[in-house]
Amino acid sequence: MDRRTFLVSGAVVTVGVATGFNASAAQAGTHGHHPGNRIPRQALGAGFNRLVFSDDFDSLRTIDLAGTGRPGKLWYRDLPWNLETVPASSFTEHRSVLTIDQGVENFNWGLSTASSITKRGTAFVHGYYEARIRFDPADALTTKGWPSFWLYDAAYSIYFDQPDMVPTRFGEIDIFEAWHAENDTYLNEFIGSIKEWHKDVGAYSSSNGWYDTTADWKQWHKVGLLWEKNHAAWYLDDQPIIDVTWNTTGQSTPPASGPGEVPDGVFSILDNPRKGMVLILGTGNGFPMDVDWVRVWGGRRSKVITLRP
Ligand SMILES: [Ca+2]
Repeated sequence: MDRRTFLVSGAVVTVGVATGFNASAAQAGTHGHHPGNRIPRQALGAGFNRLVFSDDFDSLRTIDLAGTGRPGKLWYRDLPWNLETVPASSFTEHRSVLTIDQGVENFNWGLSTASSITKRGTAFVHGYYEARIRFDPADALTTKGWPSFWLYDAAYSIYFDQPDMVPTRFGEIDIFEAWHAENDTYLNEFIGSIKEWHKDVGAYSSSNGWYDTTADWKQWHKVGLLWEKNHAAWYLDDQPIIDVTWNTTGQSTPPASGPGEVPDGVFSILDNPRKGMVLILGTGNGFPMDVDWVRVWGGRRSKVITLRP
């Protein structure tokens, strides 16, 4: 251990104590729990030390079940592009655990932090995103979609019906996807990737987004994403598993893949999305996902944007 490592470790411990970290709060349980104020080390290391968005799912009151899009909720269930809205009955809460059991197949989009009806809600730029989730992989055998936790360009989604407001290039960050082929076995992958979409062309994607896990997904696991300027990193139970860097002039590391030649500066769209990105939870029709909590950690170099029409 060199001095720098020691100092970094020391800082983590000091801050953890000051914010009242309780080790027992991080232990797995049979039902939902509150994680206290523990700041993940990887968030703290990037300067994201403030809880800027949080839902323990103690009830369904944070969800716009009525589907009005009125402000004051954390989650909305109306969808852009006239996609079929997920019925309110898809969301249940028991012992502080949200279960999303979608009755429709719609790109794994059940809830997002903004409404496309009223164009209100919350969007984000940079930060550390984490959720505690579980699901039964056996459900993959009879369904098309999959449990997902992701970020998508806010302007592209909420202004879908106002073409002059829709960006021609925009980003997507898949924090976690339990991808599987339709009606086929879930092979235990953690899919964590970034995409840069170009209108009428398609998406350029990071090429190292597949991570084989040994996790038992019927038990609780934490999935996490660090998103900062020129860098994204994915975490499973606080262990780093995937990492991508980019810049404004060259190719990303590792190189991206996509339609035709990958443009220089690929992924730099993620450095400053105009309206930020909305956070999305969802799954396939017939592939329920349990969510104990969702947290977003921010700081001086991140933004939380209150969306208005
Ligand atoms: Ca909970």
